[in-house]
Amino acid sequence: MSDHPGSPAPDSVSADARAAFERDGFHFLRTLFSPNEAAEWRERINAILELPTGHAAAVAGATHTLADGITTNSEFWPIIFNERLLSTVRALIGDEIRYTQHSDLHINLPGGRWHRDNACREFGVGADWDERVQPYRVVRIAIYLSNFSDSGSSLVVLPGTHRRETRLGRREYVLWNKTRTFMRKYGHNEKLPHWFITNPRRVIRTQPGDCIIFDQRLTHAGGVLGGPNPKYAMYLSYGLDNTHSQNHRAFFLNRPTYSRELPPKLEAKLAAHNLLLGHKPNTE
Ligand SMILES: O=C(O)CCC(=O)C(=O)O
Repeated sequence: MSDHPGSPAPDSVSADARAAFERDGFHFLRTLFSPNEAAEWRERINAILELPTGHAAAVAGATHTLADGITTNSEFWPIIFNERLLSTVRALIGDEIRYTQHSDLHINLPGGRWHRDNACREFGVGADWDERVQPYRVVRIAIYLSNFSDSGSSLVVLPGTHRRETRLGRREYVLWNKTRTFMRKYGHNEKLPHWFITNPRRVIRTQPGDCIIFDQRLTHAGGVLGGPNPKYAMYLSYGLDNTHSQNHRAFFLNRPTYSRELPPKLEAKLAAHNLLLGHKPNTE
């Protein structure tokens, strides 16, 4: 695979798409990788997790995760430097983006609770919500490698919740999550769909190679699994070179599962591509 897989001419993001990202908090980038490339990424995930090869190597239903799997395994680094991904993220949040790590590899993560991925998860509370000095521009990249039709692969988002949340919306969020905890306890997690009454909801059904770019503050949940094949997904993050991005990276580095030190070769490559957070490029 080349250094920039799945990278034909960089996409331009229309003014309408940019406005929709500002308003809704997410952007759907179809086919970042071709179906063949998606199959290759699935194989790499199988290999790293020491699973047999083949699309359904991971039995549907069996969950495997590797926190920071993209950062710590060099065969996944081409994703970080993918030109089409970088140009789309730059078009959405600004030119001076940096790699904010927060990467994961997942197989069959079960349908999840509503949550945000940022450091200050309660709406309006904490530094992430204070944009008086610097704009919050940290995005999560979710790349799906499976088809909704045979695995249930999907992400459910509540558009606009990176900018607003009503009291009623908060109550509804808590109620659904309590219900999910209860259903999980009795082994019925996948029977509970992701409904939401007090905010519009969007179910993004994926095909292999699709990518969703979303504000880390957007309320979302992994869709319920379903079908004979497993759901494979890869995640990473970028942000503008500012304190919000630094806070975000620091928040995840405090978790024991994320690598505190970047692999030196990745650090050098990020610096060379002006993607290293907090690094001042040598302009002489
Ligand atoms: O399973 C998914 O697609 C979503 C996972 C997720 O919400 C997360 O990693 O924050």
